[in-house]
Amino acid sequence: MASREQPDTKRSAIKLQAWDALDAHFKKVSKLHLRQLFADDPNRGERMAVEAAGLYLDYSKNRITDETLKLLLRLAEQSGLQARIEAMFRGEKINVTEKRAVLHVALRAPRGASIVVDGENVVPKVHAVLDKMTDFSDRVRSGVWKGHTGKRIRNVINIGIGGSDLGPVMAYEALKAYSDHDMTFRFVSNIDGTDFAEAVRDLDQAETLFTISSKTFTTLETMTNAHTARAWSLAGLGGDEASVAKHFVAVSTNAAAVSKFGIDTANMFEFWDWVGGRYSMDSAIGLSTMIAIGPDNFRAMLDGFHQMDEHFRATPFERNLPVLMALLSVWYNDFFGAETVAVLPYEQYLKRFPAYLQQLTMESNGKHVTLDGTPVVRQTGPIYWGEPGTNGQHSFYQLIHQGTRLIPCDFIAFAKPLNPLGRHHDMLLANVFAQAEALAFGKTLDEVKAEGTPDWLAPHRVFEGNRPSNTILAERLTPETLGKLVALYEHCVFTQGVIWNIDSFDQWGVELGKVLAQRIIPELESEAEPGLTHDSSTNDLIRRYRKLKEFLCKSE
Ligand code: G6Q
Repeated sequence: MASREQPDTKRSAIKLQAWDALDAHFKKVSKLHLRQLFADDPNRGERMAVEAAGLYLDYSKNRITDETLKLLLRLAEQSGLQARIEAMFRGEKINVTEKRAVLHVALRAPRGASIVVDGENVVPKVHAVLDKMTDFSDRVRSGVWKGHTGKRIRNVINIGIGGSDLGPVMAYEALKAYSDHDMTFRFVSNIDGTDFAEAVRDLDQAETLFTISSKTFTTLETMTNAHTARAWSLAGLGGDEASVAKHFVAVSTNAAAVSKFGIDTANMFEFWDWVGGRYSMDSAIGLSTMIAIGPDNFRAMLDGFHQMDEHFRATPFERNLPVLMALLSVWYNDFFGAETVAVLPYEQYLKRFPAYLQQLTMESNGKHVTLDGTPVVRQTGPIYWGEPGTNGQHSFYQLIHQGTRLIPCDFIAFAKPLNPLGRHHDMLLANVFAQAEALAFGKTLDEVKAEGTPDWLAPHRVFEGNRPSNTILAERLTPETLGKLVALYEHCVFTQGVIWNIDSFDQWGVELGKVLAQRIIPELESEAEPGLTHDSSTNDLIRRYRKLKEFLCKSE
């Protein structure tokens, strides 16, 4: 019997019949070629596509048959996906290891909606913070909010790391076209001093505002950078402590720590423990985004998120974009043994989107035990990676086309460019369509020979094809579209996690990283030679660093 402390995770014990059916099915279809599948069904391209909330997903270039889809959908049903979706939206504590609700969907719920956590409707709180952010952003953007010396704020630097950095950076880059170009936005995350030094090199303290973003307000990197920022700011403002109130605001769940740092809690923007770091770009963590693009655009982004939430919650699985994408990734991950997924946006503004997705996907689903703590029997989260097109075509695409590994790709493209320049956009789109086509259909030996290629060279020029991809096509990259795209992947990750029966919302590996270095810091900084009790490799590296540091210090 489970102890009182233990969450109810019954399903993990049940072996789902759909897995067996898929194993058997895989043996039958794994060798089928996309050339054949398309030849057999001339309408496949139109049939295997879904449009929802303004996003068009063409999944026809996947190595699936109708039967595959049927079985994958059965897997979703047997996994209890619908009930788990409802549990998330109802605010149940589905993050079982941290006993927390998982309610990023509440961050974009419309005013007037009700989502109850521990007996309290959280939606009014969400909107109160949004209103406070709106007021503050308006004041900074209009110049009403002035720095300590009376100058207006021209530079905003967000200090945060992980979930308190990657979302804001990605969103700023993605929505740069909508941002106030008279202002400078920078993001400092790394504890490597270079990150801070380069970010402020050309800035005037009197015009610079720091948003210190940290859910816990205890993270080593962020606190170290925040203290350095405070010292830098004070140095340029005559050392007057009163200036901190004009140049520092905080985004956190920890009011006590914010106050201890010296930031007036009146200048703190709150969020809650039911918002996971990697799911927080649409919370107050998005303050820098709101200052950059303005409150109306920020709210349009939230609306995009919400539209995808509604789609995910209410649409039958066979037409449900996040569910379909998740099932396809499970198909490659657990049956074909594919280890990675490439995300390839053909939109320069989405250059940080793959990096953002790396955290969202890999921190969420990089898990080795199921909800009840027993080892998983299938591979879990694949490695997500990518670069914007067309750059990748001139580097790593070679391996996708002709290497020995199977790498499913997500292509993302938009019909309308944000910077129309001559024929650029048609060429960009021609490339994305051509790549997906070439990956799927390849080039046979006969075709290569028919081009007059000599026999010895022909094998090198053969493209096997049968490389699967999704293509996501939308009208234009807008704040609303970005919201939809991010929510699409959030719910895709959720669905994968339900299928693998893992906790997608904890991150014990990250927590470990937060404590590991603490033990070594004093060993690097102590005057006296420390007694080292690590392994011989770590001990030696520490000794060597100390010696080098001393030597370099003396020789300066
Ligand atoms: C995200 C993770 C992690 C976290 C950072 C920063 O889901 O928990 O990336 O966001 O470690 O944490 P703080 O916001 O508490 O500084």
